[in-house]
Parts: sequence; C-alpha cells; structure tokens
Amino acid sequence: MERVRELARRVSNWGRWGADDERGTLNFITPDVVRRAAACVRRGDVFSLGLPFSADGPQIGQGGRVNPIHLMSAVDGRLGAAPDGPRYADDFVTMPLQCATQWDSLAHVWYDGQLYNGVPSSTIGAGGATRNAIDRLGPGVVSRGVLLDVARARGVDRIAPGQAIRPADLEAAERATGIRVERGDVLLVRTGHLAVFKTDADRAGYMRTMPGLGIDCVPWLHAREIAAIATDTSAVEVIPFEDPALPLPVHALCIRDMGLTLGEMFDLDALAADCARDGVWEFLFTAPPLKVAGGVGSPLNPLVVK
Ligand code: UVW
Repeated sequence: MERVRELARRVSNWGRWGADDERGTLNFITPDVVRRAAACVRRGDVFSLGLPFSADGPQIGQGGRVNPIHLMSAVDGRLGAAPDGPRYADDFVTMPLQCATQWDSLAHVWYDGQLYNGVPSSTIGAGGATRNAIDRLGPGVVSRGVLLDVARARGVDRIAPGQAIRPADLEAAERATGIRVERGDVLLVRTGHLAVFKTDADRAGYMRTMPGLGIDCVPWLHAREIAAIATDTSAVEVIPFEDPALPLPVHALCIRDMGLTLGEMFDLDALAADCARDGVWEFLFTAPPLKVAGGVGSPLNPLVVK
C-alpha cells in the first residue's frame, strides 16, 4: 500500500470542493464546459454506449454478480370490465447495479477506513451508503466526451488481457484525435476487449482478465482534470493487477483519493468506427445515473451526440 499512499498524496482532491463534497471531479463540469460540449453537436447522430441489461449479459457469478432477472408482473392486465378496453403489461427486474454498463459511485472502493473526502467507511451498511452514494452526483453527467482509441493507436483490434495502458498510450491516442483532453471532459478509453464478450461470446474471458490502465496513468488523469473516465472493460484497470499483492490500485486512487467517477463496460465500438470515419473524436456525452438512494453504483445507457 505504500506506493498507493505516496501517489494518493500527489493526486488527492480531498477538500478541493469543500469538506462536504460528494461529487468529486464532476465539479470540473461548469456551465462553460457544458456549453462547449453542446457546441460539439453537428450532425445530430446519436450513439448508445450501453450494453443490453439481459439474462445474456457478461456476468459469470463472480463476487455474487449475476445477470439481470426480468419478470413480468402483468402480461394482460385489465383495467375495467370491457373486453375491448385498454390492457397493460408491467414488469420488474432484479439485478446487481454493477452487472453491465455502469458508473461506480464514490462509495464503491476505499482503503484505510476512509472513502473519498475522508468520509468514514462506517457510513456504508446494509441499507447502502449514507455518503458518496450514486444519488449524490447531483445533476448527473453531461459534458464533452473525448474518445481515445488506444487499440487503434497501437495498431491492433484488441489489446491483450493483462497488458497495461501507459500515459504514453493515452498521449499517442490523443495525438491521433488532434484535440487535447481537458478539464471537465469525460474520457472514454477503448481497448477493444469488449469483442471477447460480444464477438467470441466468452464471458469468462471478458470478465476474469483484461487490458486496462496501469497505476502510472493516475497522475496523468489527475493532471488533465477530467470529470470522469470510462472504458469497454469491466474494471477500467489492468487485470491481472500489476502487483498481485495490490488489488484495484487504480480504483482506490481514482475513486477514494481523486473522487473520480469510473465507468465500466461501455460499448465504444460503433462510436470508435464513426470517429475513425469522420475524424471527429469529441462529442456531447451524457450518462445520468439512476437516483438509487444509497446505491454504490448505477446501471446506465450512456448517450453520445455528434
Ligand atoms: C470491483 O470489482 C470491486 O469493482 P469494479 O466492478 O468496479 O471493477
């Protein structure tokens, strides 16, 4: 943990937006940033970055995470006696909030007994999180999105599981976009790994190991003052971990020390193909979390408008 604690001292945002802040780096999204994001809309084309929430999702039962169970509570509901009158259908779904495309809240990962902004971890209990929960993200997430296609920049369809992405990779992909990742941006990083699930139909191969950010990307993310980051893998960071004795170091530093919201299992393939076609790697991005009171994450259907 010494490496994490040393890096934490360099990247900590505790107190930056006040002692009671629960939004972390989303505070970088000012009205000016939102106006710049809106100005990215040129064609009016919309891209969904969400995986379907279905029984065929990517989960393999690891850590109790299963795919959604969708049940119908009414399939031919009647509202009155008339045989030709209006009918209705109702349904419900049981699922982990972390089962597919999602945001991690700032109460999702911590160490040394403290969450983001010094909140005691005892604030999380059977009833959920009373601080840093997903419903505390205020007006949600609307900003400029920038896609860095690291797989493409490396000249491969997919980066292999276990390969760490370095700051030099982010910068090479950034150079290819012709724009600079700036304060308040939502950074989307494509590895190509989603094809293991979508094309190969190999859930275990998708979930157990993956390419992702190495720990040395954390100061880079901090320096660029991004609002949030999301990738096409289930953990954002590289697995197996760079140090087997230190699990989830990028989560620990980003969520707990920086207050950076992490997005996982974003489907970036169609967007990346479009960006490669038109050469435009910036866009309006929106992904409001569900206001799950006390939740430590939220399922999403993130949208991009170009
Ligand atoms: C954990 O595995 C704890 O987190 P995530 O799903 O965010 O990778």
